[in-house]
Amino acid sequence: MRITMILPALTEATSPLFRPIKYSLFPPLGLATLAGYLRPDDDVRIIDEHVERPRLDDDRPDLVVIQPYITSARRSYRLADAYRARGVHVAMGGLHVTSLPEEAAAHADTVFVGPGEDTWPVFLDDLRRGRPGRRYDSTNRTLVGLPPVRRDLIKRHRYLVPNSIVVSRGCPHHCDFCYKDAFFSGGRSFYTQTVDAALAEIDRLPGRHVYFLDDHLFGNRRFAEALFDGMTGLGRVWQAAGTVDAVLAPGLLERAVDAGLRSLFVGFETINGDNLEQQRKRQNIGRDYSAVIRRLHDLGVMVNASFVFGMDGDRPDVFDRTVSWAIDQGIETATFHIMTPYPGTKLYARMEAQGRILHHDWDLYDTRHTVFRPTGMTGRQLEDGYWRAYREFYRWGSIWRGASTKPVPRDRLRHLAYAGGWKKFEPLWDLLIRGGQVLHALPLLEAALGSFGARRSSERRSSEDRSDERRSGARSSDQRHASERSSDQRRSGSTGDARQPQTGSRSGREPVAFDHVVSGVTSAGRGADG
Ligand code: B12
Ligand code: SF4
Repeated sequence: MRITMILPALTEATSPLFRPIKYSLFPPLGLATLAGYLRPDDDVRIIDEHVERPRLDDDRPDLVVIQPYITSARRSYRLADAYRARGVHVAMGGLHVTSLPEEAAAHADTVFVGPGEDTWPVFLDDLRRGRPGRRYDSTNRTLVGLPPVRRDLIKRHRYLVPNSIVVSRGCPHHCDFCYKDAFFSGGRSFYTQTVDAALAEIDRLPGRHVYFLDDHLFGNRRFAEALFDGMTGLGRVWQAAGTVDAVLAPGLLERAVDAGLRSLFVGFETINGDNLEQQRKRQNIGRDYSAVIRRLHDLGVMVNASFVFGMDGDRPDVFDRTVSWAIDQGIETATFHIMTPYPGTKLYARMEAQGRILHHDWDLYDTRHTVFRPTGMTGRQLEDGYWRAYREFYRWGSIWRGASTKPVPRDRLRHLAYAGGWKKFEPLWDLLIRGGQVLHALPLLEAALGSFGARRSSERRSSEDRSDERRSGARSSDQRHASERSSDQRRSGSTGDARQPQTGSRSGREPVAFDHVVSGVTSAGRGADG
């Protein structure tokens, strides 16, 4: 059978004028996963429109598979219509199709609701027998027996981070704005591979660098600990996403660092505690955000912090306060989002019931446009504030200010190089992307991540060894962090309101007089820079 699999791109990613690096970070892992279920004699290719735009007008495979995100839905439907007009069977699935299966079904012969691991092989059998169904709903959630991801179909040289990987699906939490509950409804919403299978998949990745795209790699502690233990000593350097409560959990982060964790995407989402309640981001409520960052930095882990603007508790001053706090904390990179109610989420249902959804132009549901009526400011203020936040956070002056919070010159330099590298050298990235040479920059990323944290990690180990040797009043690293946390709370003059995330000063300076924050679109645009 001849199969074409397509990840369509939103317009911005294909601009002839300028290509942001974030669209050339990760290969289409979902499609490569599905390709694993095909037979060795199937003739399959994967087209990722974010990095290539071959002519598809004459393409006539037996089956075309299209994976629309909300922002590429329009483009996906146009492609699907064109293939169907040529008599090609069109199969569509993934997040947006799961949110709105009827909308997608108008452009497809078969639609898939939910993850594809159970339904896709059934469909393939049906198709080969000449009896493909119209719709398949996933109910049986497991990653046991998952065939190897077809990484041979990925054009590695076109991506800065070809070694992206997911070893779990979903997340144990239930935030209102998140895609997760809608996508996984009808079955389990958080499950992992076996540790052995995950380690085997990691083993298949060449080079040193690995990027876990799991929503919450730390979500199952037993799994995470076994995974980190299995990775220790392999010489990998890796990045991932985790929640604030996982960072504060005693002992787990240390094991991750020993296994090579060097940068973590953390969904802080908001510095306003009321927002957290409203979005049911319970795992963030009352947490000491400053302690989270300090704990990561102390262990040599860079922070990619995610913030969402436009929640009901936000007022026009939220942008400056958030940015200024993030800089003072020495956060290396930040991604900002305008809150976006994705269809299928509880947030969307609430906004719709309140008559606050402005339109259904999915192209603009890209977390950069206001698509709902905010309560604490105008839509225009929200968009202006969002862009100002990016500008202010990534000004050289701000990067310098953030770097200068680091106690050691080497860490300051690394902060400058890493934060500046993402945002200040965009024209260079653009050149590399156009030349199809972006992979050449990977050694720089590996070097930054590799040396960062290595010293801290070994320093920590040798100081722990020394403490062990002294056997006198040694506190475990967990206790140390716990006591740092409480002394920090004292220093930051925390209000003691258990609902509020604490955002006190990191350096003993006056705490920023924040209202506190919620965390929203955690995984959206998980690029290094958003
Ligand atoms: C990596 C990533 C990116 C990367 C690259 C995407 C890529 N190359 O795949 C980059 C940085 C470019 C990116 C950009 C954006 N992203 Co993004 N991204 C992700 C992330 C973190 C992981 C995706 C992934 O690889 N998952 C792992 C694979 C295995 O799963 P999968 O792709 O979903 O595929 C499985 C199923 O969906 C299903 N399936 C998929 N297609 C099909 C088709 C068929 C026929 C079948 C049977 C099954 C099937 O089976 C697959 C195997 O299980 C997700 C979060 C998440 N957990 O999914 C957000 C996510 C997909 N992104 C999101 C958003 C909003 C964006 C941006 C708009 C952000 C922005 N402000 O710029 C842009 C726009 C992208 C676009 N083209 O339109 C949202 C999507 C919301 C929605 N309803 O569509 C998500 C869910 C984040 C979130 N929490 O809100 N993203
Ligand atoms: S926003 Fe993050 S923590 Fe919340 S449910 Fe989604 S993936 Fe989990």
